[in-house]
Amino acid sequence: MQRVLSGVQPSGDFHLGNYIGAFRQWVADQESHDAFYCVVDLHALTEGIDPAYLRQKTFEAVRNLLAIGLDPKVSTIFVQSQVPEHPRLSWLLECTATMGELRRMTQFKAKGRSQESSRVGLFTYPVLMAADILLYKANRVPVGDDQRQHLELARELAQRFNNRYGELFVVPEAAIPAVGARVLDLQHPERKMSKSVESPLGTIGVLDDPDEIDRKVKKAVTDTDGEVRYAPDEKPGLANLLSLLAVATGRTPQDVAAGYTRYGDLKRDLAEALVDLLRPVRERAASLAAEPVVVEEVLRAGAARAHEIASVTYAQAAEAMGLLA
Ligand code: AQP
Repeated sequence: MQRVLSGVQPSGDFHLGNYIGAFRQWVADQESHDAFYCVVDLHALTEGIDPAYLRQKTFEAVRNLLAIGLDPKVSTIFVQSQVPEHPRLSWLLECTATMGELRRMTQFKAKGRSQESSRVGLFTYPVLMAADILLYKANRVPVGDDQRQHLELARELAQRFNNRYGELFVVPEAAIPAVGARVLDLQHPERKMSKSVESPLGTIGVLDDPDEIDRKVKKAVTDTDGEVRYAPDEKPGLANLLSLLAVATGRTPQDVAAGYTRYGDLKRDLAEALVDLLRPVRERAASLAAEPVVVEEVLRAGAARAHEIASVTYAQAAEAMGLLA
């Protein structure tokens, strides 16, 4: 069975971008793959985060991964920092990657703005992400479009390591959805929907209630020409809404556009479709809130299984590089 692995930062509440860009694939893949999904709390440290908030959000993230439909009986769900081989392999890979490669990472350029005061962890984040993936010899990594460049680096590091020290790592494939890989902020369609950027009206949470979803969709920024057509460069706000309805109803954005002449009708149908899409998530979250012990059990079992695999790969990598067993 092929292995799938992906992760999410516990840096805030899960949103529609996470769900459409990544989580839908995670849920589908757990049926056909040996699936590993992690809450990447070490990544959440890269920009500075309040310790109590991080602890709370990490716990909530695990519960919400169950709410989105992951089944701990078939998927290994774990917290990154509970498997110590992640930062250990990251160091070995940092001694494989180059400064030039990391300087080219667009996310660091955007978030760190290459400032002297940026944390070193923000700069080396993509190497830790490569370690997350390579430790499990994952074949497939379902992610949104913003992770494309980081995945390329993971592939490059795997190949370089294999060439230098002998065949060890699997070179992973990115699985990026054809539609919905970059869900835009509803108020600022020039940027992606994101947990860490404060935009209450622009971000739809996976647990938002129907009224909130309706209000946010109706207030979504579009444009003034009033013509319904799918033109992402020219009309990014409208294209975002068309893509979302396309994903929610299993069509193409162009097909969706052909069915409308007025923005208001499109927004009404989109709000309804998103309420339907997220209803099972809200319902599962409500029943999970009543039994917190489930999360503890999932974490214990997940860390044990992840560690079983990660410890073997780490030992192989360390030995290949000349470290004593
Ligand atoms: N807007 C998005 N559209 C499609 N996919 C998205 N993803 C994130 N945003 C979108 C995908 O969701 C997975 C987990 O994301 P993350 O935790 O790395 O990022 P986030 O939710 O966007 O959180 P932050 O805190 O705001 O971090 P940044 O700004 O660094 O992304 C990933 O597969 C991601 O591609």
